[in-house]
Amino acid sequence: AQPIYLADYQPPAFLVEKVELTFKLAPTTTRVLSRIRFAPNPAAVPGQDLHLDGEGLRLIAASIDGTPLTATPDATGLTLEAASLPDAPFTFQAEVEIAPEGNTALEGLYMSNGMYCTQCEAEGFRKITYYPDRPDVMAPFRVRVESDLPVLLSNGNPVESGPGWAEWDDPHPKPSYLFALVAGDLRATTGHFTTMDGCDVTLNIWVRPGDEDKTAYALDALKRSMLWDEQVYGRVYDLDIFNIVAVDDFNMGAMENKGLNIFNSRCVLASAETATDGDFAAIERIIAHEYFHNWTGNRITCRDWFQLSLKEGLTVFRDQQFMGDMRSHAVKRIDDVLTLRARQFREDAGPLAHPVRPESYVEINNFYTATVYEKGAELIRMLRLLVGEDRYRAALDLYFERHDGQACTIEDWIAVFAEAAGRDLSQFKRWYEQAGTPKVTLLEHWEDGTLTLTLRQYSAPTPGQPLKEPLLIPVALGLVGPDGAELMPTQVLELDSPEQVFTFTDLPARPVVSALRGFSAPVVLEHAQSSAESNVLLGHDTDPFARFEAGRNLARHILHGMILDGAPPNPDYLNAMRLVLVDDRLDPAFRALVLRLPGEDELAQSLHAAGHTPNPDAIHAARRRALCLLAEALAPDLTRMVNAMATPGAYNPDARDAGRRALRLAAAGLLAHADGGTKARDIFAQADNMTEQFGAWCALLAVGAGSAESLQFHRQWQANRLVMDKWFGAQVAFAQPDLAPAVAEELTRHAGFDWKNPNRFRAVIGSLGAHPAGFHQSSGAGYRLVADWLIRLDTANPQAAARISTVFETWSRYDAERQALIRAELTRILDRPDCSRDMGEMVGRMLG
Ligand code: BAL
Ligand code: ZN
Repeated sequence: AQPIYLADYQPPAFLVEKVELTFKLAPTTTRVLSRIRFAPNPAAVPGQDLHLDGEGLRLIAASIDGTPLTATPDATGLTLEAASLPDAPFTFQAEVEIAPEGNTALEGLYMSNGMYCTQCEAEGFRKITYYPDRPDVMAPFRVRVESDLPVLLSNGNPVESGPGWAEWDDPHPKPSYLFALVAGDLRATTGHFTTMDGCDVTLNIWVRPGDEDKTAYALDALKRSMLWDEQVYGRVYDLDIFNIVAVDDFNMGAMENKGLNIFNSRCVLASAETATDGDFAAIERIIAHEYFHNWTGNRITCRDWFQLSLKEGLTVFRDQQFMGDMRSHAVKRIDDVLTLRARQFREDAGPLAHPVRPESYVEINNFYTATVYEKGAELIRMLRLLVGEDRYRAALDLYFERHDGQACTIEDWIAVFAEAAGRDLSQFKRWYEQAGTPKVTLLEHWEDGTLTLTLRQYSAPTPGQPLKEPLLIPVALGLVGPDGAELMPTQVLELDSPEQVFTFTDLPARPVVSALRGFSAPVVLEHAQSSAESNVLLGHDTDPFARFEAGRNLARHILHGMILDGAPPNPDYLNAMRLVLVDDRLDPAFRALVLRLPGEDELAQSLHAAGHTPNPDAIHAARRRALCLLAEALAPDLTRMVNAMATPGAYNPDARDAGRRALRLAAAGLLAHADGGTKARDIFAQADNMTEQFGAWCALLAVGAGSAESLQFHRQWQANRLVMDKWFGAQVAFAQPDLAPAVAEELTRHAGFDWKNPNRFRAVIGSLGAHPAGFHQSSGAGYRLVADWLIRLDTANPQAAARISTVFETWSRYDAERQALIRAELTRILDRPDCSRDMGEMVGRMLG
């Protein structure tokens, strides 16, 4: 397959004024009738053919202004030759047949548990009917759905309905990727929201019968999202109705279709008994994210798919702000940085590194990545820091005012900031263009009350980008006295050259430098600090992220020492952890985060960055030993904390109670390394909520216990698909490394292993790929099993298979034997005649 290049962008030859669709639904013979009003695009070169994308469609009939069409489609669609087209607006009509029941790719119109649903982003609409399936063609849609199923939904407002049919009208011009249709036997939980303009909006969460008791939290999160977007961004909802539908088989988390969001059921259904605190938080975030897309994505969309971060980076940033406001800014920021490092830094350090705005792709589905989403959000956070809060809001107001109803570019986005802030941001724009995580080095020199800081930046080559230009990097920095008192509040230093010097004079004593406060830029900071300095920051820094980071640096340093030369942990570290654990002035959620040691993949990443070849077995063993030593040293305090952090009374998913449970489970999990899981077993036995039941079971599995609990968990939850995903996943995630591939393989033979369901596939195969010591077992059994299953999934669902193939993206970090084993598996995946375009691109990039 040929790559598509950003540089080749051409405006569409024709625009669409109106789309009318009729669906006659049937599992294997759905008929789609389309009536599309086209008009020549005045901005395009005249005299071009009109290409209508279409894949896997059986064309029954087509016409232009009533005259039957003679053109025959090819594998990519239908090309209407310029000479055969009128100079003026015209109406194209077509009737096609599709088979949603056999659509296992879950793209276009497909069926899930007897219901019809759609997924059109990025290029699924072309599997529904012939259309210019590109985001810069925006049109109002009117849709008629015909089916015997009781609930028939599409985008926009309901207009009319009768037995066996319903019509929907969406007045807001939208690209085809935002089209949606749902038909099924569904039940709604209904609420209302009154907008700040006084309009009543009906809100529905549609689920399969039996799931109605798991919708309350999503509905509440939706109302809070709507209010927040009005209060913080002045954005008001624009239809009479907002529908959300839960679907079991779904490739993504959720989809922001105009007025008809479709959600993976795991991202919407929650009750105290079946969902963890983490699930509740994810639901709150994803409900908000999809709702916020209504303005940042739907009303203002992307000109082409290279601009994907324009909507995704911004909407992630908005959901991060929302979650900070709803819960805790400090904890949210730490969580976000941990996710960024675990997913995006990992991507940026390997063969799949790409800029936030890529310059070419073969299959756009492969670019829904941590770089486009999470790094994209970091870029917006940096812009906000650089221009200030007021100008950020002014830039956003200008963006909404200027571009409402348009399909835009990163250039449009940078321009509103440059205008609102009155500064040239051309250097900042490089962040969108250069891949890789910059390294910032900070050197200190102290003399006669003057602190001189030398900051250097370096960006290593990434695939296709051998040379990098310096970036504009905001480095938020404060100075802390040796006693912990703040000597200089946060200043934002702007590092825009390879090397810069900053001087701070008249200081009473040599301060401890607190750099990159709030994680002000997505960089790796190299700043040599003694453990005494880290302890000052961990104990006293006014910036919660910097406090967390100081603890993290200590932990990483100790773990590196244990892995590389078996050095025992410094007793100061154990003591510092104790002080954090028992400090009741600190948010329990924060304490839980500090207590969590860096994960095995994070350690492999940091060792590799420091020039070592990570050994997954040594990392696992050292981390386990560190957990045991920490558990033994802190045992009495951990026991006290397990008891003190109980949350009596009815389960409440709010941040306060969730934070207490997080600390309770972190303490019990750590303690299990000293008490064999006695406390965790008590928590499991007494749990009245999934957070504690699942958390305690995982704590047991992690120390090689918990088999009775596994049986009980299975017995209790075998009828609940989402909880069973946890049952499948945890057994692999916490398997002893040498057993992990065998455990995963055995689970693939379980009657409940429905491999075509992306959630279940991920639970087993994804969990093995995410278990470093298990996946990278030296026999190669983990690699083989994952490759076997990716090959199988690739034939049914290339998009999901290609995404999960990223478990291999770190292969070049490891030793020659492991590299050879992985190369052989990747080659086996690639060298198949039926390897999908999705998988072919991913594996091809990984092999380089
Ligand atoms: N647009 C794809 C799903 C999401 O990012 O919301
Ligand atoms: Zn999104």
